[in-house]
Amino acid sequence: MKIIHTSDWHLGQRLFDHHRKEENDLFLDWFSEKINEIKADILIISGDIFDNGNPPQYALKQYYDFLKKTILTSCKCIVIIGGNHDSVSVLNAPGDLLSSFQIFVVGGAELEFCREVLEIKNNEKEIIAIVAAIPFLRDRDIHYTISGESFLERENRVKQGIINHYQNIGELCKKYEDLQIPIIATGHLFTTGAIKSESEKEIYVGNLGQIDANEFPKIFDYIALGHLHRSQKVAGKDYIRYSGSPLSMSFSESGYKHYFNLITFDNKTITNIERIEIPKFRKLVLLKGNLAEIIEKLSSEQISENKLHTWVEIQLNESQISPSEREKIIDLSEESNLELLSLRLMNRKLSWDSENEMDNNLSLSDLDIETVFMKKCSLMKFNDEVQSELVRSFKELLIWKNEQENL
Ligand SMILES: [Mn+2]
Repeated sequence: MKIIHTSDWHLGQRLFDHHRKEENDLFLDWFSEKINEIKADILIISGDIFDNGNPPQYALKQYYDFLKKTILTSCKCIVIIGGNHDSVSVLNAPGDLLSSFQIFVVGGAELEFCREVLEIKNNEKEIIAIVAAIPFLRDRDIHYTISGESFLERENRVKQGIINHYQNIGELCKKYEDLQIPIIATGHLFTTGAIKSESEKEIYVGNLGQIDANEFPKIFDYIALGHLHRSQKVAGKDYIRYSGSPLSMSFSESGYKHYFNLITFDNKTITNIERIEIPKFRKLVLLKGNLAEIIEKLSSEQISENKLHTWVEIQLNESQISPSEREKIIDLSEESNLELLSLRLMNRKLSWDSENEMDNNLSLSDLDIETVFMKKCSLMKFNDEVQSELVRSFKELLIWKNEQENL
């Protein structure tokens, strides 16, 4: 049996106000064909299908078009869980309809744990695999604030709540142990021992929401994780993996290769795990250096053979540049067929004087909501603990707001 594991598509994402529709279209077409070619049996998507709780219409269409195309291949079952970026209600709304095509969606934690344990059946209605589909667990799913609780107490309770949830699901899977079929879990969370990148927005601050790889129940033959964008094994264990995202979500991730995982089972035993590289449909380039170095790098940047223009972010180690120097950078980018998305002066003294911001071409629309909030916090010079609490509450409010908008 062949199982494919992917995650963190972030459909609808924008990078410096540029949408990624073309890249996502190219990826989804390529991926669906690949699934057909491999003759995969089950596809698992481990959360963060969409970049936010209110995805644009084109992103919804991409998602449904992909599901339709893929379920007509050899892959007769698709399992999807919600990530922290997804709205539970957006994912769950078509859930009943999709389940009649063997596409199972668990957008948010279920009150009845058994609803997160999916029996995958063949045409003869025999169970061929179990997928424990555990979505991103929100605070309200696992923890109720107790007044007077310290930050540390709260952290431990959240962590224990996540562990308990996984263990309860593990218990429910025990009855299938004798069937000699793969018992797989999929989840969307941060596990200790894994490496993060800059663009992974943390819903939990500090160590909140992290669990150790050893705390997953031992019953699972493979654990398909989402949340981190870099493809990796967890704590050296071959059977616990992040597939990573199919494309770089920020310029800081542009150095990684992207993959999906193909896991081959013989009954309950994994016979092979292969990482299959995903082509980069658009090249992202991050250039760092002083003015002279940047000019040199821009002149030598190869014209991309990709279908789509290369996007560039420049981090300039200068405190200021003249309009003519700025002009030169823009001209050089154009000559090399590069699309300059962002030019940042790294040595500039941070000031929230709006005139300065205008000077440096940085406008509010270049920043996301959380960055603006963080910058505001740092101006207020709170101590770490107060700041963590504020950021946490702010993020909870953002999720709540997204969900309200999607009700
Ligand atoms: Mn995530």
